[in-house]
Amino acid sequence: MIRIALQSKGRLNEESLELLAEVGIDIERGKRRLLARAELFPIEALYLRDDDIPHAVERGVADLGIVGLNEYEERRCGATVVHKLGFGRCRLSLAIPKGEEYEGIGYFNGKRIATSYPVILRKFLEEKNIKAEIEEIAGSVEIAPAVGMAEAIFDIVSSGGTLVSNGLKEVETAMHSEAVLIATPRLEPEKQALLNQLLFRIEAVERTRGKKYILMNIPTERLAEATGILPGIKSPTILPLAERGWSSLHAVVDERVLWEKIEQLKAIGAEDILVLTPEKMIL
Ligand code: PRT
Ligand code: ZN
Repeated sequence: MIRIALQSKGRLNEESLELLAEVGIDIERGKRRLLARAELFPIEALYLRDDDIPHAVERGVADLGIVGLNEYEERRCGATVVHKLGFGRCRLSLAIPKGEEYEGIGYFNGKRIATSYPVILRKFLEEKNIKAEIEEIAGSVEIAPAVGMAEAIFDIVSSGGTLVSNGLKEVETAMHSEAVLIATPRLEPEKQALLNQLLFRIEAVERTRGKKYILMNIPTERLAEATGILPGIKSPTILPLAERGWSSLHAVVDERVLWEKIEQLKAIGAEDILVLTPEKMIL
């Protein structure tokens, strides 16, 4: 049995549970329980505030955890990042009132900066050789300049909408963040095996992101051209059709070039083209 710490509510909760569901791990949702067992996989979820997840994993209260990289970096804990998960993307940036003139990082010398991420901010300022005062506040950082608590803020930005609606502009980005899977430093062999199984499944799901599975009928004499258009994971799958002179061709295609490929394939005689979304891809 392995235990994973998940955010009990908030931005990462839903997508963490979705990712687990995609890898065949359904954990009871909704019910506000601290601990919940999964079906069909020896894992249990421990629901915590995201602030508490890094230390819970460091101390082995949970073996694994899903948390924002920003939270992990801020807590400077001994847990290790084992995998980046690609959701919960955001950045940690410095922002100032929009009317202020900004000519470079030197602007922050002697300024007061409000943030909930003092550790990351301090490191960033030291690297840039800036001497500023850090005002640590737990929340509502974006209102600090308006109420005279600070001249600037250092906070999470995603769309940038919150900054705009508070009359602020983003001027420097210190780090990019996304949800990460973290693990306790010394996992017992039995738990390490479960983690490996979990990673194997996560990678199978990730491989399909941005990919489409395409099937079509094509005159056999045009197959060589078609396979040139569709370089698959290995080579495309080709099956003979009952109708003579025709074949069925299957391949995995990057979604970004899907329409372009379809047009090229139609031009060489492909018919009955079917596009599907793959769910898992195991190599
Ligand atoms: O209750 P608990 O302590 O568990 O949750 P929390 O309130 O501390 O965190 P939560 O749920 O808000 O965020 C969890 C994690 O999601 C963060 O640590 C980030 O890793 C990630 N994340 C991704 C974000 C955002 N995007 C985000 N936009 N976290 C916060 N925001 C906030 C930001 O603070 C700002 O107020 O959204 C606002 C900015 O959004 P835009 O789109 O207007 O720029
Ligand atoms: Zn939090």
